[in-house]
Amino acid sequence: MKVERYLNDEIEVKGSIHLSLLDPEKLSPAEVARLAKIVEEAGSSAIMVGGSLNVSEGTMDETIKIIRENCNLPVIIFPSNVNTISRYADAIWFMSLLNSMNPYFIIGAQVQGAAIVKKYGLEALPMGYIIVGDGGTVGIIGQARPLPPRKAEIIALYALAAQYLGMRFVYIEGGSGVSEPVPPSTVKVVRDYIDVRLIVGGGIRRGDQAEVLAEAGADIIVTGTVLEEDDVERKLRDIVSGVLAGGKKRKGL
Ligand code: 1GP
Repeated sequence: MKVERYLNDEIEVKGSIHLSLLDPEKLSPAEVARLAKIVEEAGSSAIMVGGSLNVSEGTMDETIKIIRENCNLPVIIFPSNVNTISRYADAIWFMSLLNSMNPYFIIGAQVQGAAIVKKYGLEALPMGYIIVGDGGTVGIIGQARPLPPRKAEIIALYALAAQYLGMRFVYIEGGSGVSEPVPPSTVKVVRDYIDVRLIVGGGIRRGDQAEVLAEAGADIIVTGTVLEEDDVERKLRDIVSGVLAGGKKRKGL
């Protein structure tokens, strides 16, 4: 429960927190090393590692080892399949893609992955994963039936079902690199339905977007694509300060 407790403590103190997502497929080892330092300095609370395409256990291992050498943040696996589970991480989002049309992504991969997680001694963080809108690559790979972003009540009921199933985190995923994040009005409706931790990601590129989403109810904001662009230090600082400002406003800190 170490990483979960750490995340909860961070959320209690800061209101909302930021997690950086590194995709091993899109970054060279040198870029991973540089980014690990940058995200720690910018104020991210943890690093997620994963990607939908062309990621193997070997590339996950290599990426996570480099992160560990360059920063002290917890590393959480964001798995796309059973072949992306690394023994070098601190924890894994043990997630179910709730609106997939293929049972493999709801429970099949989890059954296969459970023994590996146990063998590697990884902390499992139970999470309901819901793909909204365009959904990007993960929507295609995960065979999701994407939920329309403004069908807030339906999205909220998926989230509530996740909570009732015992998941302690719910992730509303807009899809990596999409043009628009999930609408803040939808995040607000989901927030009002659930008590567990709410994660929002996909298409967030600026501090003002992160701020309204955190204010609307996101406990955790995830960004990945901005880390693959120029001027990453400034963009990341802007996003992290937006997350903190939004969380403080919502919680009156
Ligand atoms: C993808 O939600 C994450 O799973 C991050 O999305 O790459 O658009 O920041 P971006």
